[in-house]
Amino acid sequence: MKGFDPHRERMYESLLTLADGRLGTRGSPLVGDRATTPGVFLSGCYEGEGPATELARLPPWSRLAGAADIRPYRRTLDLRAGILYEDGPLTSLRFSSLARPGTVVMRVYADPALLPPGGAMTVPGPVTTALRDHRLGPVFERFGAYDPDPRVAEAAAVTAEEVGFDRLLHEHREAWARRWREAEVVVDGDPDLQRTIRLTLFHLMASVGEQGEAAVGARGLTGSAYRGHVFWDSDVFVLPFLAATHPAAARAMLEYRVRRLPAARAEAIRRGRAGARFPWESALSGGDVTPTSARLPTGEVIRVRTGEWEEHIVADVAWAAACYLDWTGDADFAAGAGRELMVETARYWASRVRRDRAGRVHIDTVTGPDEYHEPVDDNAYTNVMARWNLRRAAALPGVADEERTTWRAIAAALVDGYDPRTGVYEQFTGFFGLEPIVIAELAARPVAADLLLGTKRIKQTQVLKQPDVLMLHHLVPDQVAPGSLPVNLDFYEPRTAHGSSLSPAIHAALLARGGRFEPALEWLRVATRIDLDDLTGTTAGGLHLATMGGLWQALAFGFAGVRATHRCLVVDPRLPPRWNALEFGLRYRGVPFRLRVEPRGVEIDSDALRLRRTGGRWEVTSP
Ligand code: IFM
Repeated sequence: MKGFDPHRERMYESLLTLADGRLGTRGSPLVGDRATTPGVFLSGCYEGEGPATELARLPPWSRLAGAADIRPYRRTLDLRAGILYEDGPLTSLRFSSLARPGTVVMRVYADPALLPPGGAMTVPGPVTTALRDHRLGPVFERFGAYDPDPRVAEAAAVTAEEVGFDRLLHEHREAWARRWREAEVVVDGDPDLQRTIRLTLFHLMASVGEQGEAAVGARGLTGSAYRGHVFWDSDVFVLPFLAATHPAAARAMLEYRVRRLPAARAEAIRRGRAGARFPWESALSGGDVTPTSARLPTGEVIRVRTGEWEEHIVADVAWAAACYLDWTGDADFAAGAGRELMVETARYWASRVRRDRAGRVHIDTVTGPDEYHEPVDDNAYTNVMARWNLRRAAALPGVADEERTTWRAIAAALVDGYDPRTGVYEQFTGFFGLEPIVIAELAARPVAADLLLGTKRIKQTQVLKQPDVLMLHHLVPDQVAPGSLPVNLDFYEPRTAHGSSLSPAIHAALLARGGRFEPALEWLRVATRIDLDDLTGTTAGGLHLATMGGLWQALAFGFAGVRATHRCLVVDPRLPPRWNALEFGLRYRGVPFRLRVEPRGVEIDSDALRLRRTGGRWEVTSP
C-alpha cells in the first residue's frame, strides 16, 4: 500500500490486519489522524448486551504519540511471515506472534525526537493490555500482551521482553512457515489469482485460533462490522478450509458451538421444541444477538427478522461437525461432543416440522439463505439440510430405535420442492408464481437488488440475493437429485443478484463442477476482488471472511473436486484449459500431504495414504 489515501485508508487497514488467531490488529499507521480507524480485537471478547453486544475494541499497541502530519510513505504486509512494515519518517516492523498468540512486538527506527521514551504501561479493562517499551537512540522496541487475566497479560509481556525481539521474530517466522506448508495452494497458470489466493489464505489462517473455543465473527479479527457476531459464515464457509488443513482450529470453532449447546437447548424449550436451536447471530453467551432493525443506505429503516426465521443455521452447525469428522476421523469428537451436536440438532428438526393430512412433512415460516424473501414455507435449502441432519443423526450408533425410526420417517416425508419433470427445485412454496425477473438481464452484477427494486417489490420477484437451492448442490450434493446441477444452475444463476459477498465464490465452485469455465472464472475473479476493490463498500468494517473461505472451497471443492466422505477423500477435478495444475496442502485423517491436480491426472506425495483411480475419479484412503 503506497502513500496515504484518507478515503481508502480504512479499507487498507482491514486488508493489512495482523492477527495470530487470538488477537487481531488493524494495519493502521503508527501515527494517524481521523481518517484512520485503529482496532485491536481479542477473539471472543465482547461487550454490551443483547443485539448491541459487540466485539470489544481494545487499546492499540501499534500507535505512537507523534506529530499529526507524520504519514507513512508505504505499508507492506509480508504474507509469508505475517509482518507489517511501514516506511516513512518512522520506519518500523511489527507482528502479532503466531507462536505466542496474544503477544505483540514492534520495532521502530526514527529520529529520537519522534520516539516516545521507554517504560511500562498497563491498561486495565475486560482485557488487560500490558506494554513494555525500550528506547535506545533511534531504535524503539515495544513488547505487549493482551489477556482477560491481568496477571497473564503482565507475565506474557515480561516474558516477551526477556525473550527479546530477535528470537520472537524467529519463532514467529517459523510458525508462519509451518502454517504455509500445511495449507499452501498453487494455481499454476494464473499468477493474478495466485497472489489474491495468498492474501485469502493468510487471513483465513490468521483469524482462527486453536486453543479452547474460537468465536469467528463475520469479519474475523479484522474489523467490527456485524459487531463481530458469529453467523453460518463461520460453520459453512470458514470451517471447511481449517478442517482440511489445520483441524485443531476447526475443532476450536466447533467447541464454540458445543459450549453453547445449553443456550441452544434453552431456546428450543422456550419455543416449545426439543433438542437445540442455535441462534442466527451469536456472541459470548450463545443467546440470540441478531438486531431487530437496520437502516438501509437509502435511509429506510427495516425490521430484521432473521433472528426469528433464519433457522437453517441449526443444520449448518451439524454440517460443520460432519465436515470436520469426515476430514479428521476424530473418534473422541464423534463419540462425544460431535454426536451431541448431531443428535440435538436432529431432535430440534423432528420437533419443528408439521405433518399435513396427506402425511407430507413441512417446515413453515423460515428465511432461507436468500434473505430477499421472508418468511417462506418449505424453503428447499432448509428442508433438505434438515433432512440430511435427521438422516446423518439416525445413522449414528447407539441412537434409540424409536427415535431413529421417527427421524427416518420425517426425513422421507419432508417436501423439498423438486419437480421431476423439469429437474428444478422450487426455492420455496410459491416461488415459481412470482414475477419472473431475470436480474442478469436487468443490471450489472453483483448488485444490491433489494435497493435497486425496493424491499417490498423484491419479495414479489424471482430475484435471489445468494445461492439457496444451489447451496445444496454445493454442500450436500448426495442429497439432491442426481444430474440436477445443470438445470438448477440454468434457472437460478441468472436470477441471482449476488447481493451477498457469500455468493460469487459458491457460484464459481458450482459452475466449475458443471464444466462452465468462463463464468466460473469470472465469478471467482469477482470473489477475489470483494475486498481488494471494496466491491460492497463495506471493507472498512473488516474483511469478508466467508468470501475467503468460499474462495478456497471454489478451488478445492469446485475445480479440484475434493470431497471428504466418511469412507475416503474423493478427487474429481475440472481444470480450466488455461491452468497447468492446481496444488493444495491438505491433511486427511491426521496425515498431512500435498495434492497435485493436472490435466493428465492426480498425484499425492504421501506414502501413508493410498491413491487409486476408480472410474473417472480418484480416491484417497487412509489405511
Ligand atoms: O451470513 C450472511 C448472510 O448469508 C447474508 N448477509 C450477511 C451475513 C453475514 O455475512
